[in-house]
Amino acid sequence: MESTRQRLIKILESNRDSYLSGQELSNQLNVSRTAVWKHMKELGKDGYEIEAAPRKGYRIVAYPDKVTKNTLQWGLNTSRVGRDIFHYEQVSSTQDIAHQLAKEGYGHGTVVVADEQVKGKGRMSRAWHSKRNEGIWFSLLLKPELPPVQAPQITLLAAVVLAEAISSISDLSPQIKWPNDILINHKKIAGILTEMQAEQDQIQYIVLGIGINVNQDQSSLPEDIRHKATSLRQESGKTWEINWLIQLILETFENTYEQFIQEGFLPVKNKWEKYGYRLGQEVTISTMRKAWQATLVGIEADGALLTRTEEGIQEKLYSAEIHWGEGGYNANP
Ligand code: BTX
Repeated sequence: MESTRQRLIKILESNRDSYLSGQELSNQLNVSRTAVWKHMKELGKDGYEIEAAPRKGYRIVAYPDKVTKNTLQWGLNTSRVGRDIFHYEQVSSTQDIAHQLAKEGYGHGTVVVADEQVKGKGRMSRAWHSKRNEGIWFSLLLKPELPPVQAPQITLLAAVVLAEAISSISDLSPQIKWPNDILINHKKIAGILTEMQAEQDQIQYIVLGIGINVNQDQSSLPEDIRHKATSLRQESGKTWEINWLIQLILETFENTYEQFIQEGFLPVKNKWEKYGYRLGQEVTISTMRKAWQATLVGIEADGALLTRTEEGIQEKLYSAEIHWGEGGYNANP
């Protein structure tokens, strides 16, 4: 059940450009005008700026930029994702907390979000730079009723969600570099880390970690990654409201995930391939023993990258080094 507050936020949000009188709000919410006024005061305390114009009514003029459980949940249009939200100012890694919550029995869709991570994790024990308030650092606890072999599909799905969310709010053209980097203009803007706990034929839970660079300028990214990392701000030239972005991602995630559960992997595969980095192009692939040229064709249901050699032989890759171009994925195609 939505609280009166949540409904109030929704009504104010959907009337951003006009005023709503106390009477109208009290009618719509079915509470007294005094109750409306009290709720407005509470919203003010949480950082919402509400303009109260005589004879016109109320209007939201600014949203809180501070992330809290409340600001994330208000107006969040999901049914399962984000029902439980844990917000921290500073953590070592949101992944570790999400694992702990899974063990304590928290359910599908639980979100752990932090303003800052001091030990943000990438894949294979790499570090993920997660500075205070400059990006989105969160973990999502998922309990899909799927066999472990399908876990890579969740990572691919998450990449699609990020690419779709970014495309829906900007003119930017995000791309997905297999398996799961989100690039804009050849630079990494987001990363995904999937950690799974499973029995032989059933996933117990997945902790899906998502890191997105949002409001960093060039100088606030560490020097060693500046040439290959970027942020929404750097690419779009404006600063972004973190609360709103997290809500958008959670909503996009829920819709995409529900479609995946109902219709299977095909819609995800099609979307992934729409955003796939260097798909249709020739790259160099190498293992310890050899190097060869191949064209990137698409992805497979088991998470593999499908390639085609010059001789027309199709091959599935699970791990190999891909040379994305001179100078790495930073280079122009
Ligand atoms: P990855 O292994 O693909 O990427 C890690 C590599 O990316 C690093 O070695 C570095 O070169 C580069 N890198 C580090 N920080 C950044 C950054 N902020 N922007 C761009 N490039 C960077 C990707 O791993 C998975 C990242 C998941 C992060 C989320 S945040 C919430 C959750 N908690 C947590 O500890 N990890 C996940």
